Amino acid sequence: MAVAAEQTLNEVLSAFDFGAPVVGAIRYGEGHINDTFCVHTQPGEAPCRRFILQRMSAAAFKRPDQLMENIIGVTDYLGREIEKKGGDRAREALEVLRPKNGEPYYTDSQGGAWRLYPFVERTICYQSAQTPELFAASGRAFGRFQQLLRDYPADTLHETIPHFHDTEDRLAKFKAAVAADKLGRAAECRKEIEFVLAREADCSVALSAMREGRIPLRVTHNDTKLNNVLMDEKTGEGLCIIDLDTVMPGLAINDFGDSIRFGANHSAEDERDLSKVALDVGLFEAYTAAFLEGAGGSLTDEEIGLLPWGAKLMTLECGMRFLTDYLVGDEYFHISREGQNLDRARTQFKLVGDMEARWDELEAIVGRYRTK
Ligand code: ADP
Ligand code: GN1
Ligand code: MG
Repeated sequence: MAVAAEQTLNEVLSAFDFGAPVVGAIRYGEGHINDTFCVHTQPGEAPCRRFILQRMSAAAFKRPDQLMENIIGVTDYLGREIEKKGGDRAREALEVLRPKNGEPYYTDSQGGAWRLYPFVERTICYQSAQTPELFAASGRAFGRFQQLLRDYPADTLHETIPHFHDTEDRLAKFKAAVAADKLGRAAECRKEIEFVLAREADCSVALSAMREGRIPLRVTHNDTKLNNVLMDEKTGEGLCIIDLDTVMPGLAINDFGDSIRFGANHSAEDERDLSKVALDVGLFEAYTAAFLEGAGGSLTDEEIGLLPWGAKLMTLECGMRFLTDYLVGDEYFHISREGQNLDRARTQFKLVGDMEARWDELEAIVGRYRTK
């Protein structure tokens, strides 16, 4: 278990140059993986500036050096592409700020790896899609992100988390956790375990399509939650895609699907009252149109046809991951209360059930965007 990030925070703050004295660093955001702080500087001749300082999760990322090589490569590339298109790279792309020692990130005395970004101001990070317009704006941004990285040299990217969206591998790890049941928690989640096991064959649908060459590997984000895009306060459009830890070769249908999983409903990911958790097909439709628009027509007919599968598989996979983590003792996803990962798994399975019940509607929606 890693030491609390606060333990080395002062050491880390003195390793970076913030351009003015630091007046505070507070925990920030609702990410499940990294330890994120917002750093404020003292206003003086220059106004107060804010930064995002993050300790990268040691449980998730075994090679912070490779992770940061990916992020620096991708943010530099995005910045150049955005500039070429007349955009504002300082707001539309993240920028890695190096520590005083010139390295891409700082390693503290306990082995923790920390990185720094400017805070992208005048943006809002939403935890739920309050309107179809907002959700559509996030979809355009994620579609565009993929489009911007279309020619990025994929073979230079490290696999920061091996088998990240390998649903078959996630299933195998889930089964191993159930078999080991090291904390004796399996008995209380029998129903959820059966739910997953009844969908074993589903876990191969996207991977088989890829193996058979029916859908291509592309450079994808792989973690397209609504709270991984900063929305412009003024225009309401998606401005800057963040959380680039998992940018790797992947499937476009998974980027689509992970957004649907998180955003196409009106409840929190850890909602305990499952009667509040339901797929909103209107949001699904709004996102579909916007994602395809943002991707600039680059998805193939086969990919479009498999979009509902992307949604179902990302939701099933995420539910399996939460449940696995619950069974092994909450080692990966941060929790703020006991049982939170089990609650998260339950919302995901409720959504999978809804998707199955409304499958024909989902297929009819994507059918309207197919080319033949
Ligand atoms: P995690 O992997 O833990 O989700 P993120 O990189 O997504 O970490 O950061 C967590 C949260 O911090 C985001 O959801 C967002 O609210 C905020 N955040 C991250 N980077 C920035 C930034 N450059 N500017 C403003 N807010 C940011
Ligand atoms: C994590 O990092 P964050 O909180 O944006 C996770 C995703 C899950 C998501 C579930 C690197 O996303 O894969 O879908 O939690 N990220 C990583 O909310 O594992
Ligand atoms: Mg995040």
